[in-house]
Amino acid sequence: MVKNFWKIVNQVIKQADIIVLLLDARLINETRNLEIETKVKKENKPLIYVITKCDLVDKRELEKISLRPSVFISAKKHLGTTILRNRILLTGKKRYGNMEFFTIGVLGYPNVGKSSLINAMKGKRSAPTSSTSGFTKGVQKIRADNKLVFLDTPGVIPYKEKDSSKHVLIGTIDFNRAKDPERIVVDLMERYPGQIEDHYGVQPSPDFEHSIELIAKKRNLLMKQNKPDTERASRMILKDWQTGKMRLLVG
Ligand SMILES: Nc1nc2c(ncn2[C@@H]2O[C@H](COP(=O)(O)OP(=O)(O)O)[C@@H](O)[C@H]2O)c(=O)[nH]1
Ligand SMILES: [Mg+2]
Repeated sequence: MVKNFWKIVNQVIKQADIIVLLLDARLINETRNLEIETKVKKENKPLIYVITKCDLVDKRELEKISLRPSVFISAKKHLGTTILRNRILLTGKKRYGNMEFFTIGVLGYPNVGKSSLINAMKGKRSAPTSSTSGFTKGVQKIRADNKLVFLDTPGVIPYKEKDSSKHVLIGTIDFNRAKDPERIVVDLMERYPGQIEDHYGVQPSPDFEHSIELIAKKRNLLMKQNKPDTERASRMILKDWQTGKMRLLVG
């Protein structure tokens, strides 16, 4: 699987004229992959950062992002697709002169929104999308219009056990399969102080475990003797996070 992943990435970088690397607006640094970026540079292919799921973060949060060139996208709301198309054509013209058609390699972590982006660029459903990672199997070629062909890549990426929390937050690991979901929710609460608590309408507290208990009670997730079921509550929170139910305010 792991070997296969890098084989696919290498193939896509070679075949594509331009690479777009997708980053989740909520987890910009976590969804960067320097190994991929280095490979792209080595092959001398232009790279555009595409910041996805922008509908889930405050505009002022986006203004802090200093990556260049970058384009903000919400595939869900069909925002940014024209800007991205123009950016791709401009980048292509700069790098390749009079070439008329471009193949765009779409890379990024599973669940970051690759297939959704391509669908939005096309305007009608074409690449399959799913909030469960690993849905896209091989590389797929999708023609978006008379100038652009996209290469959609599958959702397999190697990760180390120590990064498992990060991968649950990105969505590489499905919330159902997360080990120790409470710990990951604590991570999330540390990262975005007060925002998770706000979303569920409980009072923020420095004791995150306590906050999870409050959320469990509020949602009536109880075990025997009416004890809060913090594991179930944590999985619910991770599910809401992964499926984009939580919108983040400026931090
Ligand atoms: N809110 C929001 N959700 C998105 C957006 N783009 C993708 N998603 C969701 O993120 C999940 C993964 O999307 P998908 O395109 O399958 O990701 P891929 O694995 O990178 O191809 C799905 O549940 C999508 O509905 C977006 O712009 N906004
Ligand atoms: Mg996909």
